[in-house]
Amino acid sequence: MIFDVVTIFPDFFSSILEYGVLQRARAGGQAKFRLHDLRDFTDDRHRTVDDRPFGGGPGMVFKPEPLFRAVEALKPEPGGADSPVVLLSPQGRLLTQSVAEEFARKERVVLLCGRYEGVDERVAQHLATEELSIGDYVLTGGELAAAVVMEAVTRLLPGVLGNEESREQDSFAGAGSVAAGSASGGAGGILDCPHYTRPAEFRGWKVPEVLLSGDHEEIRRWRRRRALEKTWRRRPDLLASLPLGQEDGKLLEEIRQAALELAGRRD
Ligand code: 9D3
Repeated sequence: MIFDVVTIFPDFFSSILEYGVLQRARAGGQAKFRLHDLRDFTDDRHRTVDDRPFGGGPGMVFKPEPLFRAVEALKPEPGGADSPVVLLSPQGRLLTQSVAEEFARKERVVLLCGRYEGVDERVAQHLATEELSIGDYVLTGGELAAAVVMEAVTRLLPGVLGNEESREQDSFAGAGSVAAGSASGGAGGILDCPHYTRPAEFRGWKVPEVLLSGDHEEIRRWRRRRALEKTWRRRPDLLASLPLGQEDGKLLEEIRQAALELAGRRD
């Protein structure tokens, strides 16, 4: 898979690409990351990429010509017809696990990073195939958002993660699976259960007894229950869109009962 990233800060990506899943995919040949300096597609002495907004107001707006030229320069590529041209923008649809899965099936994704107050609307309308936001908070540009997209997509490419890690992606990975589904908030996932490692007691805080018991069925049930409980408290929206099995129903009933009793005791 090829990522073509158009940015005024190509160097911003160099350290990110040297670590973790992005480095691994690069070394393994599953992904190629090509950085394109937007200023290389300007035609004036000052390599100008932005200009004042028509109609007045503060800030500067990315001019359309360099972005159009940059994308048109990379057009004849494998999967060209099917390549999404993604404008990272606060006005975009939200990045979710299913969006990442959708991109992971493409041969190439073009990522356009904006800066300043915004990008000339003709880029969104006539160059990008879609706008994408990574969440409802204000960034100063699309670069970090593009890095997030690349990370989320790359780890889904076949062969990038080892078996152990990628199994987690299967929606129902069998009895061992606790927080079935991929990233929470993604395609039907729930939040993860708590994890512990040695020491069994740290500064007086003990690891839950059941995890030391060796009773694998009890441990599985406890993990599922804690995952459901955390999801119920923090992300009830996720539970609502989850197909709950019989055991989950029972565990949730236990969780509700325990919460009620606790509330009763506090009164
Ligand atoms: C301060 C300017 N804002 C006026 C209300 C609008 C605005 C323009 C440009 C806000 C942020 C940005 C830069 N952000 C991005 O390019 C961006 C982004 C984001 O800010 N949040 C979440 N996802 C993304 S993807 C690209």
